[in-house]
Amino acid sequence: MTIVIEAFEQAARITADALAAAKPMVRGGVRLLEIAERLERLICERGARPAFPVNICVGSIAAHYSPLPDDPRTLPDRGLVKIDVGAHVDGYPADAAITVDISGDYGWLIDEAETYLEALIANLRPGVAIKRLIKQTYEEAKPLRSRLIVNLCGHQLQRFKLHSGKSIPVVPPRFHREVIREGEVFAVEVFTTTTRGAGEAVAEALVTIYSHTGRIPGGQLGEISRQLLARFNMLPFSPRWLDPSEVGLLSQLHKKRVLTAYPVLREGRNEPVAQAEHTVVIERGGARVLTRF
Ligand SMILES: [Co+2]
Repeated sequence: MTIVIEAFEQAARITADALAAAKPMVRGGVRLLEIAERLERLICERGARPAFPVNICVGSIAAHYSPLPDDPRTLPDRGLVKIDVGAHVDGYPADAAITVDISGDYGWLIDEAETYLEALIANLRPGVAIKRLIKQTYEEAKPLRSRLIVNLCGHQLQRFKLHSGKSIPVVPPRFHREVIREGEVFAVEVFTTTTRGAGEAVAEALVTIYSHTGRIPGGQLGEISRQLLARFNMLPFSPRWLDPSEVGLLSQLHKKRVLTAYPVLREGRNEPVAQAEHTVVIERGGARVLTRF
């Protein structure tokens, strides 16, 4: 148990350090690819591995955009940039994000996401039903000037599993039976948009991130499926981390249900999005934030 928590703590420390390093890199004109590669290199130099490709989501893109191989995109001179980073140590992942307001127009969206995240974390404790946790937080800290994105949820973190186990929604769910337990580790995250926004993230056609489902098909794809599973286990990966010959097989592997594809998620009415996220461990007295920096 101690060793498990130490691995989570180490992964979280490296994740927080990567976010601290990311902040000064966010300026208009900088290539997204350069930021992603530098942060992923930092994680490896610290003796960890990326738990997923660095996500850099600009403006109304909420989640799941990671630069593609040779991606020419650069940061704009205005608006919000979400940097979502994760490291893993021996399979134990951390996951945290910051939002940078390049032009100073949307600081209030970031403030309200952070305030709601802190309220959620303050209410997290062993034995609390998730439904009750969210209801209480919503009553106490519902954002006034912004709208929560309702279909992006926090998630439990387990060895080689980024999105399995219990989920932590941000608005009171109609059905949710699960209870928070001591020793569990969560990525708690909150996304806000303006009151003009839909408050919902919708999938685009573009996919920049994949993960393995564990399926090994017969025939020629079997060997590549096995190799990808050996390299990344079930954690998300980027086409940037593959050989060009492997990249050409991604859509085929997805069709054969070897891979899960994570489409880029955009705010439903194209309004700007802010994100706040931390990795926490549930202890007897409450949640301890592991990714504070
Ligand atoms: Co994240």
